[in-house]
Amino acid sequence: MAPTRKVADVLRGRAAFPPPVWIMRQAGRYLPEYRATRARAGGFLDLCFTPELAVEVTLQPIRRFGFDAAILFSDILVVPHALGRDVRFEEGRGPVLQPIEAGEIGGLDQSRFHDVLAPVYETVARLRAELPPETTLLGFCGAPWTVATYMIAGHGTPDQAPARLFAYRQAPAFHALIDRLADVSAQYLIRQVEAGADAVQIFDSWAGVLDEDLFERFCVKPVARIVEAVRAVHPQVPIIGFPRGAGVLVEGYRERTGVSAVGLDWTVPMAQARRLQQGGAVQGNLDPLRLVAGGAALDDGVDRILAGLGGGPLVFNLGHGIVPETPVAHVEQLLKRVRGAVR
Ligand code: 1CP
Repeated sequence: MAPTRKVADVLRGRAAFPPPVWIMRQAGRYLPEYRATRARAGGFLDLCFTPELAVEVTLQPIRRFGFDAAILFSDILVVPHALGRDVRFEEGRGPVLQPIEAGEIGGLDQSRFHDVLAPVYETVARLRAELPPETTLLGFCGAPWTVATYMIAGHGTPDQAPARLFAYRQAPAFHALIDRLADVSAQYLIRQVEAGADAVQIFDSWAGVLDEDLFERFCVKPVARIVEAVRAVHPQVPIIGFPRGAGVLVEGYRERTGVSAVGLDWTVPMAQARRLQQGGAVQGNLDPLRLVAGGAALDDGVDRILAGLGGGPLVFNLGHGIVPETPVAHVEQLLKRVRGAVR
């Protein structure tokens, strides 16, 4: 009999209480064992592309906390790297890319895409073999809009002004970039599923800076295109969409993109979250700073989510990634609170 993987089950719409739990960026700098492996790896991309090390850091939070899902250790920016763009991760500065110009988009080189990403697929396969059978393995990619923001600006920005201006001023080239990213991202997710991922998440971390028109064209449509392409090959695989910061535009996101589950950031009000849950699973949405603060701020935040969303299909998570200064003891407190919950 196939093992029960709670996160995957909930993502398909089956409610469980207490809900299964994992944390975005659960492998990361708040863990001393991550910092040690990271130091050993040298560069950040070396960590992503050395299966032995990527497997190790993916498993670290599973060993320590027993989360219900493991998320592949990699980064959304391996996709531009695999398209031949120069991508570096600088200590204390984050990702730095060579900003793409309109004239370069047609020439993006896809010929080595899967060869460059082969170590990622190997990491997924090794993970599925090593993980406890009940732990869901999540693959992921960045949504085209979010990946494009880094390709255009060359680094993170607070409002993605360079990418928004590019979209307005050079619309045909921008469209071509988004379409290309949607196609290769779908191929990338399909390979992850074939290597053993039980479900996948599409991170649209910068969905929140677009007006309604651009949100529809550059967040909703390309994610729908990815979902359609993945489902054509793997009709049953759960897909989580995470349009961070979309505000009221998240209404109807599941129906318009075809994702199985919607990831919610912490600003989504409970009434809206409950409405979204009528259509299927939701994931989220504790403020990561409640986890930094601990104490009553953490307990109250957890209780509120469990009371509001615990009656339906919920994957408990933060509303965005865990921050490096989070005390490990607070993660333990969160898990105890979620897992000890009674209704
Ligand atoms: O040196 C380090 O250790 C760098 C920190 C770091 C880590 C731990 C980066 C650089 N990436 C990662 C791993 C990572 N990135 C994962 C691993 C799996 C996990 O445990 O969750 C995932 C899923 C991502 C996804 C990612 N990368 C996103 C989407 C999710 C989100 O947080 O919004 C984004 C926007 C990135 C880009 C990126 N990579 C790294 C940084 C610091 C950033 C953000 C840069 C910025 O906007 O300024």
